[in-house]
Amino acid sequence: MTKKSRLTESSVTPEEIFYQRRKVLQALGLTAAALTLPISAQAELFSWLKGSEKPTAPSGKPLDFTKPAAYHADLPLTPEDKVTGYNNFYEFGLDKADPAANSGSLKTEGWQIHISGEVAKPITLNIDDLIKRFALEERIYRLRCVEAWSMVIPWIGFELGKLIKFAEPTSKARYVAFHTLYDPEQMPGQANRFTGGGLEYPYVEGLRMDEAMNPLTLLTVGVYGKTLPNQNGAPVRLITPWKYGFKSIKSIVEIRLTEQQPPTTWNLSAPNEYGFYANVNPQVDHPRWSQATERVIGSGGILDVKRQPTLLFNGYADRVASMYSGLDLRSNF
Ligand SMILES: Nc1nc2c(c(=O)[nH]1)N[C@H]1C(S)=C(S)[C@@H](COP(=O)(O)O)O[C@H]1N2
Ligand SMILES: [Mo]
Repeated sequence: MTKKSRLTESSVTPEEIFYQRRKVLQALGLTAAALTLPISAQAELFSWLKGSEKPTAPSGKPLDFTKPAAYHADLPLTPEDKVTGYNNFYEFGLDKADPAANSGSLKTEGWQIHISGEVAKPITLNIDDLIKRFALEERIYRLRCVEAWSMVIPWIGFELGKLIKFAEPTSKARYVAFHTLYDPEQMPGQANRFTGGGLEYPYVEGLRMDEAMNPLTLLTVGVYGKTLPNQNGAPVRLITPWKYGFKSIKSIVEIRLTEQQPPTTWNLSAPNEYGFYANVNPQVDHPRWSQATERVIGSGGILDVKRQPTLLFNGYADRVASMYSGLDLRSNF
């Protein structure tokens, strides 16, 4: 999902191929071939091969939460090692394995999140206060990446709307803007335009106020029963399950209520390809690939990854479609 050069539909790699291609390189004896390479290239190759084992699921801190039946649809969960090992988090590299391999440099202790802008009560909360103040729920949601793959993930968090109400929005608040941490020392992808996929940092996202207040919108602090691993956006990230995954911004430090529609990272990068709304829609194709179907991550081996039809609003039409009545979903993609 980078700019023109890197991504075409064919470069959207099925996860099994992604794990296998490293094994294949090892089987081909690339470790021996590597010895003929210049030292700098050897180092690069070795650090790349080091990621050849499947990342093990990191052990987060167990969380207390309820499991409301309304959000426990009977969907087959994506295995935990895929959820925590096949990620998009460009601040830590462009390969799906990079975030798990490289995000150990992110320091989340003492993390603070600010709620500011068009609110009567701007607040700064540290992550422990946030977890104590808002009762946590586990919610099983589909995740649909714009790259046409999908997962089903048991997130833990609370409704963003509860935090927004707590800050008392003014009558001018029409949008909510989000920022990821900006710190190139902790996030190497921010340090240069090549490793960071050519994106502008910090990563920014935004929602309309009604979208932010929708009960589905989850401010998320955990997954699979524990605090978020860094690669999944520790310590706090957004989940908007009816929108393409890039809206679900990770490692948030700032939530700002605004009068004007805020800029969003992928829209700035390629406005003809990634819109502000980014609602999942099987009938509105990406300019470079179809969105009619999706690959189900973790559903099979290298040759039989299941493809299934994409659902309008990712299957959440009953809870979100009314927000878009009268809006042309094709021009407002
Ligand atoms: N800050 C930041 N947030 C981000 C991204 C990113 O690169 N940087 N990638 C997005 C994309 S494209 C997707 S599909 C989801 C992936 O979330 P996951 O790795 O937890 O499955 O995170 C989103 N949030
Ligand atoms: Mo994505």
